[in-house]
Amino acid sequence: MLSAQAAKQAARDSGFGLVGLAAAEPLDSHPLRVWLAAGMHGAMRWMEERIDERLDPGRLQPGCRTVVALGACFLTTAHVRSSPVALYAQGRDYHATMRDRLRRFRRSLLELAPGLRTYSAVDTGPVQERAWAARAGLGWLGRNGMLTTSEHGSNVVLAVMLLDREVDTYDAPISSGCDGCDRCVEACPTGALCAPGVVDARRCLAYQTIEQTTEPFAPELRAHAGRTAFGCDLCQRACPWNGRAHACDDERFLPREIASLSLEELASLAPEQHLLLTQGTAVARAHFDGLRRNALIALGASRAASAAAIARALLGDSSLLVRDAAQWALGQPGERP
Ligand code: B12
Ligand code: SF4
Ligand code: SF4
Repeated sequence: MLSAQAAKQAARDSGFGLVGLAAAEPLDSHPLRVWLAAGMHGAMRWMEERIDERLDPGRLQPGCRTVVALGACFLTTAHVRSSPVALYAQGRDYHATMRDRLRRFRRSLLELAPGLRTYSAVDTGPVQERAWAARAGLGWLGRNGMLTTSEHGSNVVLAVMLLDREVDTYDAPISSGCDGCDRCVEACPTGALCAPGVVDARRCLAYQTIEQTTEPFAPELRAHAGRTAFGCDLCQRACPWNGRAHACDDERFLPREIASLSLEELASLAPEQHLLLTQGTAVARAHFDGLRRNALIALGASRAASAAAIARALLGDSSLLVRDAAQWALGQPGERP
């Protein structure tokens, strides 16, 4: 049996400002199964794999007794709110930061409990991170699907660690802070929030700009792309809990130069600039052509006066994705010079 207090202190000392403990009982399978059956995962076929493990930590790590839900606030006062890059992606890639902290946390736990077996995951593992964070009382699941906290709003990234030991005290879920509000649903430009807490990824701009970057941008969503070139924060920006969120100024999340670029600059990047500006950040995931494609679509959607000249210059680009986006941007009505 581990001391909950000691385990939580070890998590905090390792850089996780948010930590909660839940007994490793299976999750309700209904939301995930319904979401998958409706095809809301789009082309993320990997979401169909390892479902039993996703829903039951005991299958993922035989002998698992406890799920430690971990969170870190990524918001700093230096974040660029007008950036075409979503807030969570403006600094160093959070996966790397969270993995470093998970390693440190594991080392501390092993000092407390020699022989302890653990399994860690951040984002890509077969674990429902938001469901565990909610179960362990880190926050509640907002109508926009986000794990939302009273202190930092939804400006937190998550990770989990499974342990093969019980702890002496578990945390309870907290009540929702969404009562009487649906500002996020109203703010979503594509109607992706199809039920409370449920995101149809196929209609989500985050999916289009992060996950679907080797395919043409979905034609029916292009006009709604707003000014986002990587990720989408619109349903979070509308949330009153984010309006009063406390920034942590954690230096590992400080925005990098990529966050200060305009859509025009992103669309016009040269390959070597792209590499320099995106390496070590989550934005690298969109690749060179995907990021330029996203920026062109956003320029067209926002009817920027500068769109025509930039789009014309890219009509002959070597990438089909970029050419297609440039053609589309040129065809949008707007304040053309
Ligand atoms: C696939 C994925 C996406 C997809 C699908 C998003 C989605 N909402 O499902 C896309 C590409 C669209 C996406 C977008 C984003 N993502 Co994402 N994504 C994931 C990933 C890898 C899996 C999520 C998943 O399993 N979805 C399937 C649905 C069914 O599961 P779920 O959302 O976790 O919901 C569970 C509970 O909420 C509950 N539930 C669901 N519906 C309902 C309804 C009711 C009524 C109740 C009671 C419960 C309930 O059951 C579900 C299953 O257990 C997780 C990492 C992980 N391994 O968990 C990151 C993760 C969810 N993403 C994250 C982030 C930061 C984002 C973006 C904000 C990035 C951005 N700025 O563009 C957007 C947000 C879009 C949004 N409004 O959700 C963070 C969220 C942090 C937080 N505070 O919540 C995570 C946890 C990554 C991380 N390690 O930090 N993402
Ligand atoms: S991230 Fe953007 S597109 Fe996706 S649900 Fe939120 S507002 Fe809608
Ligand atoms: S905008 Fe309102 S409904 Fe949506 S997550 Fe925030 S508090 Fe909840």
